[in-house]
Amino acid sequence: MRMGKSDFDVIVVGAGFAGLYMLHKLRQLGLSACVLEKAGDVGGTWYWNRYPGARCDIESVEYSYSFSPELEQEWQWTERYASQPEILRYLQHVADRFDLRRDIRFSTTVAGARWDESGQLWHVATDGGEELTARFCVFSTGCLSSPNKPQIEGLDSFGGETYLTGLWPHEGVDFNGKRVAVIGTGSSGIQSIPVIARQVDRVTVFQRTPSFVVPAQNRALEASELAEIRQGYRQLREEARHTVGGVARGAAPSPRPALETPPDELRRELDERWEFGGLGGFLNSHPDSFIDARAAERIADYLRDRVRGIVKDPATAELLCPTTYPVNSKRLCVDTGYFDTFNRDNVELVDLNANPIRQVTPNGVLAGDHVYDVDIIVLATGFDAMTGSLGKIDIRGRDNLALADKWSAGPRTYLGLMSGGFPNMFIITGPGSPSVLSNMVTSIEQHVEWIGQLLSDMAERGQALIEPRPEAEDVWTTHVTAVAEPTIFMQADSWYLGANVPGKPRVFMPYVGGVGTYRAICDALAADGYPGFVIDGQGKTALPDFFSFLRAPE
Ligand code: NA7
Repeated sequence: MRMGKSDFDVIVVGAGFAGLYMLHKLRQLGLSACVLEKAGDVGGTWYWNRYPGARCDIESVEYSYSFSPELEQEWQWTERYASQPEILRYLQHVADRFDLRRDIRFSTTVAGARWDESGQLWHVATDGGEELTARFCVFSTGCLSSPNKPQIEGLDSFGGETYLTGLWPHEGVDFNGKRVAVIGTGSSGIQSIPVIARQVDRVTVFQRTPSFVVPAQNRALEASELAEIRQGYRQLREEARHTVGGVARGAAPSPRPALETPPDELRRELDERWEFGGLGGFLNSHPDSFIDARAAERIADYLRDRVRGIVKDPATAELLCPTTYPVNSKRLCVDTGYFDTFNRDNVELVDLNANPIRQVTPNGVLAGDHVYDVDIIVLATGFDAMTGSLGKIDIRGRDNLALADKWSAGPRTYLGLMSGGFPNMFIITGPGSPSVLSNMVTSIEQHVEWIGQLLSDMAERGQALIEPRPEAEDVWTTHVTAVAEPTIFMQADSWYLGANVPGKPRVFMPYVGGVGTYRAICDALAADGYPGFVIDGQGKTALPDFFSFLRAPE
């Protein structure tokens, strides 16, 4: 096979959790690598999402790298759930500790990537007009990195300040004495509204769909607790790798399905989970609530009662209670004082179902028949999730095939890692992998390590070219949909399904089979010589029955 000479073995796009570890791994393999990063520093989503109250909804001791026991032992998390500034400091520390910055080009946006068949190379073009080449290209561009700016008439004519939570200014925003509109009540709205409300003259929350919310029960991490975790860290990490969600510290699932638990007992159990807090308290609680809407409804009833118990004005409380989709069919939100915020005199809730936003005027927001005069509009309106960042890059594979065209009816991948027609191109936590349904760091590490193993196996065998077979991609894409189909995930207009972005195909993108199952599948394929992939024109075609992994006890 004729190989052109390239600038690097591998070009990595993005320097968040995924890109940083990928670079470290490539260096360990003795490969030359260059990371291209649009931002001025490392951090990925944690670089951009600096809105007030931004915080991770996975416990800090688990939302962190496990690849370096030394790093694990030396980094001092201060809170159960780390705030955005602390996570960013952590990633900056990682970049320094492993001397990663010298191979990262910051403030460099990748405009396009083109497969050169004759040279067997990727040509990666930056918006500065530079072109770099590499044998392999890894997109670590993030799942929630392309903010969704809503198409609201007049938004650009607004005379005050407008901010997207996902693109928050580094210098911060002075809310002092201001009248503020917050549009959007997903996780970002729910985290930021309580903090904003404490600083402003008045905040008006524009809600289209209320979210199911559980309390973070965030707190400082005691030194003794951290020391204990560190002692058992290796085991904790190993456990996490084989769970459904990639976390090991959550409350254990209930012994009985929600539907078979007497109401009083269910309430007592959920009270305990409420006290435990966070996703760890609730996500695993009753597995039947993920497949049976009646079971989900019992948990939903509990969460709605909690809202009614906190919010003093009954009409406002009812508006804050979700009723149009099952609990867990969208990502559960984790809060600190969200519902309490609606008991403040300076906070008002506007129900957009009764009073749709008609337009933004130079002075504020016209919803229904009322103009809400404001100085600042905060758009907490989410992301073009999972495919948005890739979609912004003109990626061309064999025969000039555009990834955007190939995916026009929804993403098609083998394992969420590669897409046919795009040789030697990897996506970290791509659509078709557990990604956003899991602890992202666990899933990122698994992908980086799997890709690292593959590259090392290929190098050992003198192999140069890999891509998935179309049949394998079809089988996997069908499997991803088939596993999601019977779950309640299909019963909401969520960003998992692309439903939040006008015109986006409605396809369930993440793999619901769970982190442990998915890892077992990836490991089995690697051990069997990578069936489903064509490596230098060869490879096994017979695929395992992916459903059998789901049935296997963990
Ligand atoms: P989400 O969860 O997608 O929430 C976005 C919110 O913005 C949601 O309430 C939307 O209402 C609302 N939205 C979006 N567009 C509009 C318009 N045009 N008008 C009114 N309201 C609108 O994004 P987040 O950033 O909060 O969280 C994303 C993930 O980040 C989260 O799941 C965690 O994993 C971390 P809708 O529901 O569409 O009616």
